[in-house]
Amino acid sequence: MLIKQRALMTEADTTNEADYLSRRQFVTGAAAGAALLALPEGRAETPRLTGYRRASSSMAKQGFFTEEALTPFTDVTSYNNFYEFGTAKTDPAKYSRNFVTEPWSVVVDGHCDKPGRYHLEDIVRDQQLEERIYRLRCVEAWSMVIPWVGLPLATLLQRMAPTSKAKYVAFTSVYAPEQMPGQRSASSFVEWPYVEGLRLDEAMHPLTIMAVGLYGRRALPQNGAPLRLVVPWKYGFKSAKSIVKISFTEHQPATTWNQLSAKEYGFFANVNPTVSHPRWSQSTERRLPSTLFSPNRIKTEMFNGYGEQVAGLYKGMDLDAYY
Ligand SMILES: Nc1nc2c(c(=O)[nH]1)N[C@H]1C(S)=C(S)[C@@H](COP(=O)(O)O)O[C@H]1N2
Ligand SMILES: [Mo]
Repeated sequence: MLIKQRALMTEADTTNEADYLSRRQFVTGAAAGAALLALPEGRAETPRLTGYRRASSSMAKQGFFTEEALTPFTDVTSYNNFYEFGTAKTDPAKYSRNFVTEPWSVVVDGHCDKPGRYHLEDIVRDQQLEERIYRLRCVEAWSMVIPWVGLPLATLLQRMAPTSKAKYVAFTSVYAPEQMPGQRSASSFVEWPYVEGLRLDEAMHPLTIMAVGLYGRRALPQNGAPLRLVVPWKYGFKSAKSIVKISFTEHQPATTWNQLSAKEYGFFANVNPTVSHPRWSQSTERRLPSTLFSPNRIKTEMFNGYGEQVAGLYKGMDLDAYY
């Protein structure tokens, strides 16, 4: 039902409407708009973001926009991977309701001229916010289309002034066992905190963003509020949530899933339909929403469909070896 709505929108619709809801209502009628934005049960709305630059079809070439049907807000906020809150898909929404995202700050260290503690309000300057409509492809072979709001990571990193020694950027997610049942669990196989990393050129690529919201509102905790990485051409686990530390390093940093099982999860983790996970094929994916009767299985694209933008980063690299 929601398929192809986007195609009906014109440039004027997307720029004149004040926010998602009214935009969707304008285009598709109140019922469809409400369904798309329905909140998970018992969940309060988060503050609306205003004044950010909207994604539009003119940005498709850069990869900032896709025509594909958006995954409804309820799915984006109730089917999550955020092991700090538990390993079931519904755990993050259930157990993160009281997660405190304010005040928040990020420690910046390593090879840069401006290390220190950056407060969220200082990191996120509203006038820098942009909407990006990206595919998110999980290594587990499901995917979504999510309208993020965030700022280019490059904008943020440039302020920190990396030195010529900085070759990688390491990200650390929050460690808050008193608020995160998954971090307290004795059966957890993850070594906390969750850590991820990118090569500096990947981190600086225009597609890489630090997201603060989605669907025109501040993100809910289950999606990694208040600050969460989004790297759309890589498997979802690279997009670390609730980030509290950014480090510029000379050497490739350790990353959580790679440490857990290097054969299954590489450091690069570029979406690649030709390199199977040892236990399943990566050639197709289940695009959410998907049901038993309507599985919505589609072909997986190289670099998650962002090859035109990012293939150059990997020129001359053997992507079978550096998966
Ligand atoms: N800190 C942290 N970040 C994380 C994860 C996690 O468990 N902990 N899961 C990752 C995985 S496997 C995926 S697919 C995405 C899911 O993001 P979403 O729930 O916002 O769709 O978050 C990634 N970031
Ligand atoms: Mo994932």
